[in-house]
Amino acid sequence: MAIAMRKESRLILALDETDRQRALAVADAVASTVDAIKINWPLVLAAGPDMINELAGRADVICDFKIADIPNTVHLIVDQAVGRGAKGVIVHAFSGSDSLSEAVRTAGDRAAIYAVTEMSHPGGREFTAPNAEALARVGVACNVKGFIAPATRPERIAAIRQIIGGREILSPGVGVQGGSAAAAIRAGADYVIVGRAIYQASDPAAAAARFAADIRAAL
Ligand code: OMP
Repeated sequence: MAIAMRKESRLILALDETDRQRALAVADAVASTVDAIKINWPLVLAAGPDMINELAGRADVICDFKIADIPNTVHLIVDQAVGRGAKGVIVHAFSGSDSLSEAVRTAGDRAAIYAVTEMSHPGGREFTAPNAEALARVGVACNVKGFIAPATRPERIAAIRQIIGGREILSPGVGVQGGSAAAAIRAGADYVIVGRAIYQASDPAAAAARFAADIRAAL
């Protein structure tokens, strides 16, 4: 696949900060440490979609829009995100293979598509966990670049790894949700995603450096 995200610190910042200036300040503080910045609805709704373009000038940007829709709408959203410079887009796998394939087709060699398997929060056990293996299989069949799997349950990262082979795993749930970066990496994650424990820290750069050191030690 053409799109390759930097793989140095293996740390991805989830920039769910809703204050525009503060978000840019955090991005500037950690851009040299993290491999990518993930942006989700809170910041896009608060600061506008131009934020994607602005952040894309600082780091690789993953648009975490968790798209769950019919193929035409998936196409329109992925195309907008990629057109603004996103190098990755997160899509729900449960919408089915036609929607997921459309995301992959639309991104082409411009961006990577990541499919959600089991979600990291407690409610993720209710519907996503029992279906996570099937969601991983449909992602493989649709040729996604990688998957989202929970750092809060590292054993589930290992289970997903069995199904997806060498494709990437990005693992959220580290820090405030209780997961450990080192445990996620040891279970087979390629990257960990950290939000509040970095962007709400009094010194985000120092917090990011600590997570990067934890990850290095686990490799
Ligand atoms: P913190 O809990 O603040 O570290 O943020 C975690 C980030 O990862 C948020 O942007 C979530 O939306 C996202 N996330 C999860 O926490 N759990 C999931 O299962 C999936 C995601 C995601 O797709 O990134």
